[in-house]
Amino acid sequence: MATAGHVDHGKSALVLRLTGMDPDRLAEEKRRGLTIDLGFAWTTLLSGREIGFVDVPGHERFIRNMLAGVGPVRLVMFVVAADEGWRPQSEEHLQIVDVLGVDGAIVALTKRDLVDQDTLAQRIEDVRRRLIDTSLAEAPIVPCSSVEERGVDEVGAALDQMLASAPQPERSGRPRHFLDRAFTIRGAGTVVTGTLTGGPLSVGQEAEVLPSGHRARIRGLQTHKRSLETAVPVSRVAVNLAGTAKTELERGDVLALPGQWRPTTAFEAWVRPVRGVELPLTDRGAYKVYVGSAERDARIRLYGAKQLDAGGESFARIMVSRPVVLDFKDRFVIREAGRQRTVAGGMVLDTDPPVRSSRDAELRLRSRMDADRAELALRLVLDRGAVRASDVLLQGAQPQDAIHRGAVAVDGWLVDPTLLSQGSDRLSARLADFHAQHPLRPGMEIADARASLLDGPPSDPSLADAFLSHLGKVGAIVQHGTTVRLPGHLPSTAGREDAERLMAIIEGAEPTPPSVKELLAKGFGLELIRAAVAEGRLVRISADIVVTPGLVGRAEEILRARGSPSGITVSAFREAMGTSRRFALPLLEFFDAAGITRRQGDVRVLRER
Ligand SMILES: Nc1nc2c(ncn2[C@@H]2O[C@H](COP(=O)(O)OP(=O)(O)O)[C@@H](O)[C@H]2O)c(=O)[nH]1
Ligand SMILES: [Mg+2]
Repeated sequence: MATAGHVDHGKSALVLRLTGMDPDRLAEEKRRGLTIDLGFAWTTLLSGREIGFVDVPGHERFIRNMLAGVGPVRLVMFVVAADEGWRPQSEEHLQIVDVLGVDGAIVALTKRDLVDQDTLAQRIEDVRRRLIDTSLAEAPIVPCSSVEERGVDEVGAALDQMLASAPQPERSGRPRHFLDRAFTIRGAGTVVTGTLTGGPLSVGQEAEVLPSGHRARIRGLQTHKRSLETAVPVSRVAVNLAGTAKTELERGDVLALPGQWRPTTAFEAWVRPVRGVELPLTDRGAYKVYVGSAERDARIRLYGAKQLDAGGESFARIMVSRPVVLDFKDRFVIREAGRQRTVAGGMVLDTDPPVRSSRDAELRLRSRMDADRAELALRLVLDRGAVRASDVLLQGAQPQDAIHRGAVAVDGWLVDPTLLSQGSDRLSARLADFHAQHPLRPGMEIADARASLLDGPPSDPSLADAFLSHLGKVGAIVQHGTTVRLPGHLPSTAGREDAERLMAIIEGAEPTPPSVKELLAKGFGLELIRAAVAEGRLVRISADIVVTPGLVGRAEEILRARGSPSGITVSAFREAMGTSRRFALPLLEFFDAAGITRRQGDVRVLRER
C-alpha cells in the first residue's frame, strides 16, 4: 500500500512504527528530515497478512516521485497531522488518490499527542468533511501517535480489516512490473525494483523492457528481501536481470513478458477535472500524464466540449511524448506542465484508438465505460467490424470471450456476424449477376470477389481472404484456382447453337481435328471451348488440341490391346488410329500423364494395374 499526505505530517514515522523499518533510506533524507524519493518497508500484521509500504514524499517539490509511487498501487494509508490539520498537499494527494481510485484506504490522524480531545474531535470532523464524495469517503479515521506509540496497534488493526474486505486484485494474466528504481549490485548485476500487477513473474523467464523493447532474462526475484521462484501480484518485487544494463532502464519503464503488450503514444479515455480546479482543461494546454510509474508530456483533445471545468467530465484523446504501456481501465493523473498543478484524472478506454476519431467516438467510449473486461472483447470486434485475435489479446481481452458473445472466428480474425452475413449476401448477389452475364466462365476472379465482400476497400487484404475461406467452409461459395463461384454454378454449353457447331466440326474432322488456334480463327470463343472441356464434351489433349471423348476411347482400346507385352511404337499407334504424328504424339503423352502407359525406349507399354 502507498502512503499519502502533507509533508511532515508523520507518514514515514508511522511506517517506521508499524514495520520497524525506516523508509527514509537516503543520506540526504536523514539530514533534512524529509522524504525525497520513494521509501519501502514491510511487516506482518497480527492476522498474519504481509503488507508492503511504498512511502511517498509529501513535499510538493517531489510530487513526481509521489505519483510514481502511488501510480500502480490501489491501497492507501492517508495521513493527516492532528496539530496542523488539512494542508495544501493533503488536498492535492487526496485528489490524486481519488482520481487513481482505491480498492481500500484508511486515514491515520497522526500526532494526537500534540492536541487535546476537543481539537482531535474537530480534526476528525474536518477530515471527514473533506473526504465527502471522494473514494476515501468511507475510510476509517484512526487517531495515533508515533512518538507515544498510542493508536499504532489500532492503525495495524484497521489495515488488517481493510485488507480483509478489499477486492482481490485483478489478474489478467499479463504481468506488468512498473519500474521505480534501477541499480547495479556487485556480483548480481542489474536489479530493478517496482510494483508487480496483472500476473506472476518467474525466475528463468525471458522478459521485455517497454517501451524500449530490450530483452532480458529474469535471473532472480525478491519480495521484501526474500528470494522467490515466482513473484505474485500485487507486490513489491526486485528483479535481477541478465542481459540488460542499468543505463537501458529507467523509472516509468515496464517489465513484461515478450509480446504481451503494445506500447502506445495515443489513447482514448474518460477524463474528469479534480475538484476546485482553477483553470479549465483545454485542447491548447501543455500537460503531463502520470500512469503506473511513468511520466509523459501530453496533449489532450476533448471530444464534445471545448473546455472542461470543475464538475464536468468528457471523453478525450490523449497524445503522449513517448510510448506508454496501458491497459483497459488504467487510471491516470493529469498535471499542468507549466504551473505544476494536478488538474484532472481519468480512465483509459481505448489503448489502440482509430487513427481518426469518428463522429461515433463518444458512443463507442461510453459503451466501453460500461463494459467489463469480458465484454471488452466483443466491443473490440463490434467497433471495428473485424479484429485480429492477436490484437484482442494485446488490448487485454480474450478472443474466447468475444466468441461466447457472438463474434465469429475466421482464420485468426474475429468478425462481427452482421458484417459477415452482409458481406456474404453482397458477394452472393454479385456472383449470381456474374454467372448470368458469363454463363461459360467458371467464376469470378478472386480479386473481384474480394472487392465485392465489403462496402469499402478491405482494411487488410488478409481479412478479405479470411472472409472468402470462411464462406468456402460454410458452403456459400466455391473457390477453385483463381476463381470463385456459387456452388450451383457450372459453365454450361447445353442448348447453345455455337457449341453444337463446334462439336460437329471436331467430330467431322477426327482423327485429324483442327487445332484450338484454328478453331479460334473460325470464330469460336475460348470460353466456349473451355466450358465444353469443363463439362466433359471435349477432352484437352495438349495446349492446342481438343478432341472428343470418343477419340480418346478409341485410342485407349488400341493401347490396351497392343500395349503389352512388348509395347507399341509411335508409328504403329499412328497407323492404327489413322491419324498423323501431330496427333499421335500428344495423345500418347496424354495417356502417359494419365498413368495408363509408360514410355520405354521406342515403345509405349501398358502400366500394370
Ligand atoms: N509529536 C509527534 N511528532 C511526530 C509524530 N509523527 C511524526 N512526528 C514528527 O514529525 C516530523 C515529520 O515526520 P515524518 O514522519 O518525517 O513526516 P512525513 O514527511 O509525513 O514523512 C518528524 O520530526 C517526526 O519525528 C507524532 O505522532 N507525534
Ligand atoms: Mg516522509
